[in-house]
Amino acid sequence: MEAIIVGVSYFGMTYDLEESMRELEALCAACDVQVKYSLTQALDKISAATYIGKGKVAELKNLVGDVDLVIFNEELSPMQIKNLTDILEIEVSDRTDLILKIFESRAKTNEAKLQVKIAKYNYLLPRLAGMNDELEGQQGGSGFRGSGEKKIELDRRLIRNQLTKAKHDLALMVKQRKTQRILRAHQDQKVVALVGYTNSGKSSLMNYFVAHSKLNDKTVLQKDMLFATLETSTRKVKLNNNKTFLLTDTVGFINQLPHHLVQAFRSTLEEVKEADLVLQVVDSSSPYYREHISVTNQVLEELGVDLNKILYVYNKIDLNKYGLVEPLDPYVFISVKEEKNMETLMKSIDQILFGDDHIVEVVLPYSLMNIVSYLLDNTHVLSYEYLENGIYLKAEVSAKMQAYLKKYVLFN
Ligand SMILES: Nc1nc2c(ncn2[C@@H]2O[C@H](COP(=O)(O)OP(=O)(O)OP(=O)(O)O)[C@@H](O)[C@H]2O)c(=O)[nH]1
Ligand SMILES: [Mg+2]
Repeated sequence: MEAIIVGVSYFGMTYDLEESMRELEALCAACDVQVKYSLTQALDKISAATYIGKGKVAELKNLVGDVDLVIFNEELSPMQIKNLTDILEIEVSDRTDLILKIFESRAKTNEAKLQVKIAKYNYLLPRLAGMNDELEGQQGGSGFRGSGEKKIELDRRLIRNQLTKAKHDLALMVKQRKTQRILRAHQDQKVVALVGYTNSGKSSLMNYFVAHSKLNDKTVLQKDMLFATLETSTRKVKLNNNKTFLLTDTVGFINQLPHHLVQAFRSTLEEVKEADLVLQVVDSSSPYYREHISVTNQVLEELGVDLNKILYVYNKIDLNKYGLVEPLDPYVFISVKEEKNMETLMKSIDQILFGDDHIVEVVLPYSLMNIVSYLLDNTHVLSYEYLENGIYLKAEVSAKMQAYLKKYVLFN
């Protein structure tokens, strides 16, 4: 498929049009759409009727004979889509539509599929009037015959019903996930979340930790494409001192991430809210790293994440562009690819998560063998010994664990 992409710079916009158009082209590529022409226009104000100005519409009309569709760089209103489709007589799409399509094709788990479905229906509902022909095909054979108006109503009703069902199913899944999280909290495990702009290296970092931990956990997909990761996945990570934490990889963010998608992925991203530490991975080689951070932080704030929990991880220093980066505190510079500064990163994580740990000496009865093995597997054990009345252990543990073990603490 071939397309014309169209972008506008206007007074008060918060991103760089040129970079944004490059990004739109990458989004097109991810949807197997080839960009034939790229049109831009500077306006004081977006046109409420047609997004671009009258003259530009005419210019566009002259070009559409050569392509299959026109894609706009920002989410169009239902009215703009309708007007532009009427004038151009060609399929009109926008950035949101592309992102939704990519998410749709990448979603694998039931939860991700439901989330994308909800976002898509919320996007489609107000835009049905302009797209009715597309849906008509799916209606065939239902035996329903009526005026165009009624057909739209029927489509709307169908979609609304499906939306309600999808929301209900998702709520059930979220409930299950919550129960799992509550169980985890009882186990005294710290949780670290990876967030950041798409393609910054989150999954690569996750895989580094997985490999380094030697716990035989599966790696996740890392790839040079936009939105390689859609499902959050969690792996256990072990530091050199034997302490462990759970690491969660998440979906990447992008400029103008559709609001409906953020809403739909809220439940998945809840984990970030509850994390003890948030690692924001930043591509330090991008001249737009500042914008990437601000987009990411905006979404995080919208989700209710405390920005004080962030450790900024400026990645890709092997590309040698980091000299000009002004890092936000606290931060580390790394290269996952060349495994540079990974020790520093590990130490920072260790300090933040476990800096308040205390050394305790306990004798645990043999009936608490499960606690003993938890401590051996997940904490820094300085020494241990099997005694007649139980197991002697000297270990560095969290305040929470210390309180739990109070009864068994040895006093000299
Ligand atoms: N040069 C260089 N490339 C890196 C580095 N870390 C990751 N990459 C590459 O960057 C690309 C994206 O990596 P991912 O780990 O998939 O990025 P992500 O943040 O998980 O991306 P999404 O899941 O799409 O949000 C891959 O091609 C990686 O090989 C690095 O330190 N240096
Ligand atoms: Mg990823």
